[in-house]
Amino acid sequence: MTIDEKVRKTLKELEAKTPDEVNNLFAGVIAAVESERQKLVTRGTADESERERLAKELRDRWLARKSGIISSIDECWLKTAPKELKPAVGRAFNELRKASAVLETNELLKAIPLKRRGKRQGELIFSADAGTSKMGGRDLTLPGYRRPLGSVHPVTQVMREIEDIFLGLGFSIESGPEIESVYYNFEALNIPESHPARDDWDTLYVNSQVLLRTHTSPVQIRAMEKHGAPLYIICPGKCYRHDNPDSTHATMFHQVEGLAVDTDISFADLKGTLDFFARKFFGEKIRTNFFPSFFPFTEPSGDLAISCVFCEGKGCRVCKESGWVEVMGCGMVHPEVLRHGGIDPGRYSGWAFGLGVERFAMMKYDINDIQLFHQGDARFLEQF
Ligand code: FA5
Repeated sequence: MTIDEKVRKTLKELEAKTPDEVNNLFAGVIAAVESERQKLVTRGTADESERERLAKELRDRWLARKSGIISSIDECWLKTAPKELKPAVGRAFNELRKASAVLETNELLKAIPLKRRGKRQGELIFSADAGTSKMGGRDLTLPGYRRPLGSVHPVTQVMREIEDIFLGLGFSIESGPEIESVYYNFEALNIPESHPARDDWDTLYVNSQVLLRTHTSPVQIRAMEKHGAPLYIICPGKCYRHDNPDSTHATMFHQVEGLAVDTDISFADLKGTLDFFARKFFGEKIRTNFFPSFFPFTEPSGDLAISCVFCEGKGCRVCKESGWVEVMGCGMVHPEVLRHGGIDPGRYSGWAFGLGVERFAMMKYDINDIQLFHQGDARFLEQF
């Protein structure tokens, strides 16, 4: 029996005698409402006038005041229902009216999409008027949004460049903890508690024995303990200091540590390696110079300076008219430090250096403020 035939019979003729049987009947009608509506929505229409016509047809079939299916149900099921079934039929009828509100013409117009069948068959063009199609008025043929591509941070780029040069020389890469013990950060590096150098490397303490490392030099000891000699390593990583931030100082910055330990290692090896490294990194025109310096963990100690990249050694504001710019600390590993690493200083010797990655990046890219690296401003970062 079709839905049209059913709604012209009484409940008695349909043998609906209990509230459950009434509810089943109404459930079938609500399912028919949704199925007819869905058929039209899936099909879509070719143009506006066809859409209006089909929407009106479906609306009238169900909701027309005199001949619509809902009126028939009112007449044949509700009005003729036996007294004991009236409350159940009334409730179910109300539910049906609510459910059939989706068949009002304006609701149908919103739901039925326009499908233009032109040269490109199957292409969907939805109304640009937001909310007039099921897709919320979106044009599915438009290209999607592109997410901007990020780039490798300049500090990471410089760090990788330095790593590549040393990997090419046969060095390997080590790492160590950023939260370090006082022993590795100071004592094993020949800086006892009373040493004034501790003031220069003040940092944030977790407790009296644990701190944020002030340099990558503790990895020298850890690597010697772990691998023994001979040893050729570099260690890139973060360091922390209680320095006042300015254009050349940050509280968090990056260093690369270098360490070579072997038999017959001399200061000449250190000079040759760092000179080669500086020319590879800054270009063949660069000249290097070693100045005496002091670090408790190297003896003798030096600072490596390169000819100023900005004035080519002629003298300018950056190099304070000297023509030279200091770029890293270095020296021969102190025998006491070799001993702390478990290496016999009678048999082995070594050299080490520590450079600041941000300062290298500043010189390479002509950047005048170290803070720019850590502010995360895309306008700055996307230049690299
Ligand atoms: C040291 O940290 C030694 N450990 C380096 C070393 C290693 C010497 C091995 C000998 C043998 P220094 O404190 O000078 O040294 O720091 C090394 C580099 O880190 C500096 O040349 C500088 O480029 C960078 N640096 C230091 N403090 C800061 C800071 N607050 N912000 C940015 N860079 C810094």
